[in-house]
Amino acid sequence: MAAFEKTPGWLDWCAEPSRPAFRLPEGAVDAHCHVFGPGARFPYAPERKYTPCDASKEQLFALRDRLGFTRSVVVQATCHGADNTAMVDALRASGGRARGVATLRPGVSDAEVAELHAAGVRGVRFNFVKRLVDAAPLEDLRDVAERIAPYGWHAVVYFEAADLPGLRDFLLSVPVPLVVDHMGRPDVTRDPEGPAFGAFLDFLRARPDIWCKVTCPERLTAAGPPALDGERAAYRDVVPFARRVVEEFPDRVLWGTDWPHPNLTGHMPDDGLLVDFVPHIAPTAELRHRLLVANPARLYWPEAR
Ligand code: 0GY
Repeated sequence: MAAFEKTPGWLDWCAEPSRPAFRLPEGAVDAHCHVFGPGARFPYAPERKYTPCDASKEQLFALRDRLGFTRSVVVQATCHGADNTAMVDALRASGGRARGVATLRPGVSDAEVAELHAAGVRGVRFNFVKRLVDAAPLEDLRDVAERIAPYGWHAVVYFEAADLPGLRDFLLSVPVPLVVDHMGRPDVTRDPEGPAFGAFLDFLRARPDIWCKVTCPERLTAAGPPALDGERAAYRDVVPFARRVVEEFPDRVLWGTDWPHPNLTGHMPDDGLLVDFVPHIAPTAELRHRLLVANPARLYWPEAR
């Protein structure tokens, strides 16, 4: 019997993704992915809002190689709470090919931050998505930001579009660079040139050190999964939003798979098709190089440049 029963309705990740038609450039980084457990070795957090299926570091590294990525950024998922051991175990096993983003509680000691830094952590995650976490007091997040600032880390922030107006002032006051997950979760049935997405673009313009992950078409699409219609069609309804961000902020965008795709109940993406989304949102080789290679290298492997 499994140590943990996954949440009913949860879809398993795609075990045999197709080979992408788009060939990733040399040095491409999957800048948003996770490891889950395995729960028998790295138990899920008691306060979690969902129980995932296991997704080990070996499986993550196998996907990386199959898709053609060189390196990965492993982001702490809420199902592991602030216990970063599974993520850190993946970083340590990666031979320098993975960096991490941790969850930290206020009052974290300098020694803990230093140890995480030595393991390859370069950021902390502030999650504001209500279905995933209980709200943390903003003072707690500020405390964490102040503790990581001396290490040159950034804060990865995950919020829903509707919550940006209420969070904007706080986020702009955070004393470290910000990286927004999944374009702030726009409603892609609306106009990418309209006021709702305009407010998000304005937020990105407000500081030169706010980055954006143009990720998760599979999560944001309202039209559903792409059909294999001869041109391996991308998630077309998400393309104008992501492309808009890439074209205005080419030096501050990142891309990743979000494997193993937590909390998807509609469809589970074929990760090969997800990679084929990239040329639709970054139409030139120069933009793709920045998105997949140069930008993540600058943020996560600056010493290698
Ligand atoms: C993502 C998205 C989700 C989950 C988490 O940490 C998490 O549990 O981030 C989601 O459910 O939208 O980026 O993995």
